[in-house]
Formats: sequence, C-alpha cells, structure tokens
Amino acid sequence: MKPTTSPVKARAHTNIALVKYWGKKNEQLIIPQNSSLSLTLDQFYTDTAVQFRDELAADQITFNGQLLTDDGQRKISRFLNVVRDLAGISMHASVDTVNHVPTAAGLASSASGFAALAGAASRAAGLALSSRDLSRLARRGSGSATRSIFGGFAAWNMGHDDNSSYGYPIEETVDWDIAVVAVVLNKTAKKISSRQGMRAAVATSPFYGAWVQTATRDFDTVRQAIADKDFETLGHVSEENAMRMHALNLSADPSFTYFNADTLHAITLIHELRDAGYPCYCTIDAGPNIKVLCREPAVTAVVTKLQAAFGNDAVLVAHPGPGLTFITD
Ligand code: 2P0
Repeated sequence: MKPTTSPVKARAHTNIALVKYWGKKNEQLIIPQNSSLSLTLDQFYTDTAVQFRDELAADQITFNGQLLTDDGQRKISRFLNVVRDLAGISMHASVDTVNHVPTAAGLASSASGFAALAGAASRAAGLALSSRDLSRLARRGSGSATRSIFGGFAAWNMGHDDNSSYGYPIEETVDWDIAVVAVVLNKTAKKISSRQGMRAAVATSPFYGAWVQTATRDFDTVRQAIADKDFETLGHVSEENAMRMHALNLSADPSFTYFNADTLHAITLIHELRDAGYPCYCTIDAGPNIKVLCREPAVTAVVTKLQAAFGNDAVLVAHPGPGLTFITD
C-alpha cells in the first residue's frame, strides 16, 4: 500500500500497570526485564493525526497546538524513522497530537501518546499492521505504550527480541464493576524520568533480582485473579507489586523516590478505608499521584475521603477503556 494522501487519525487510551514494567534488558529495542499487566482507562486518551508529505523538509510535530522543538521533536522523529524503515519511505510527516487528559490531572502518559502515534503513523505510511505488530511498533516509542493498543486488561509479553516482545489482550471488555480513582498530588514535571529511574534501579538496586522473580509470580497471580474475578487478590497483589517497584528506587544508589509527603498520606487513607471494610488498593507510577483500584460500591467512600484530604478537583474517577481506534471525521 502507498502512503495516504490525507491525514490518518487514531485514538489510544492510557493504561495503569497492575504488574509494573520497571527495567529494560535491551535499551534500544525496549525489551523489558519482566512481563507486565495493565488496565486501560476510559478517561485519559490521546488523539493523533499523521500524514507523510513530499513537500516537508522535516517532521512537523504539534502537541496540543504547539510546535515541538528539541528533545520532544527528536523522540518522535526517531520513532517515525522506525515507521519509515518498515514502510520503505523517506517522506517527512506532519503529526498533530492532542492529549485529552483533564488539564489538572498530571497523569499525562507516553503510553496513550505512542500507541496513538503507532496507529496513525503506520496507517498513514501505507502499512496495515495486525494488533500484535502495532503493539511491537508502539513499544519502540515507549514500553508502556505496548499495552495501550488493547482495551481492558492487557499484557506485555517481555520476550527476548523485537519479534517476541509484544502486547496482547487478556480481557478487552471488562464485564465487572472495576473503577480507578486517580488522585492528583502534584502536577509538575518529574525530576527523574521513568527511563532514567528504571535504568538506575536495574544498575544499582541490590534487590533487582528479587523484583524480577516476584513480578513474574505477580503476573501469574493477577492473571488468574482476573480470570476468577477475584478482586481482593487482584488488588492486594497489585498494591504489593507497586510498593516493591518503589522500594527498588529507594534502594538504588543514589537513592531516589517519586513519593512526596501527600503520597504517604494518601496511602494511609486507603489503608484506613480498607480497615473500615472497603475493598480498595493503591498503585503508584513514576510520580507522586495515587490510583486507587476499587469496585463500584466503594467509589463514593474513596472519593469522599480523598476529596476531604486533597480537594475536590484532585480526584478523578475512571473505568476500563477501549483499545486503539481509528477516527474518521
Ligand atoms: C508501567 N511505568 O508498567 C511502568 C510503571 C511507570 C511505572 O512504563 O522508557 O514511559 O519509554 O519505555 O513506558 C513508564 O515508563 O518508559 C512506565 P520507556 P515508560 O506502566
């Protein structure tokens, strides 16, 4: 197929890892140290339109209406080179990306961004990739994007090379009442990127080997809990997995953490709710914000307690969301 003569637009949603990816075996191809498992969310997504055009002298990339320069531009151009190589073309592209993350969310993610870009750019280049191949392509932009090709519960099989490291769906349509309450505790950009943070953990944490072992076990347990609709096991193991990921960072040399004081306060509040009989569990990514896994009947109690502590605007409720879609308008 030939490159398209009009822009191709794709939408992908962000995902929250229940069994985390925190370390690479291969930095260039983004092959992880362990398989990971996530839930794609409905509330936070990215729309990206791409067209390859003869007349462009360079890739032209806008993000939320602003022309990107420097690092942001380079990262996307490097990704577009992978697409150009696959399609056997050399044209530059115009890329127009809009992030639909509530303005105050502080949850912007490269997962939805590179999943949407993989979909739009590959199709605009004339490629018709399978979902698995789209996930492998998204992986080249950012590891977590591998899983955002799929809706609901999805996994990333770590594999050992470009072919064997791909995403796949576990339960695309989630037919039980799971909700995720996100609490925004800090909106400013993090000082240590995920890429730097996980590199430091692999290189210096004395516990890294134990992380790989336990994450591998967690993957199987959470996968079975999803099949059994066993929310307590799913939540408990996800919370433990997140805490172990953050323990890697505390045990790195030099030690670092993404937590702030509010993060610890929020964790305490979730533990209090659990002690009061509400099944809810927290998970935390490479930033101070908390995401609380719960079932629908507990949402009101979780939201009320967190709003009282951190303000109404800091709390957002999300549900399982869809995988990559193409948009025609
Ligand atoms: C995850 N995170 O599994 C983990 C848990 C954050 C904490 O994947 O270097 O942006 O581009 O592959 O995917 C965030 O890291 O890192 C991430 P790169 P990415 O969702």
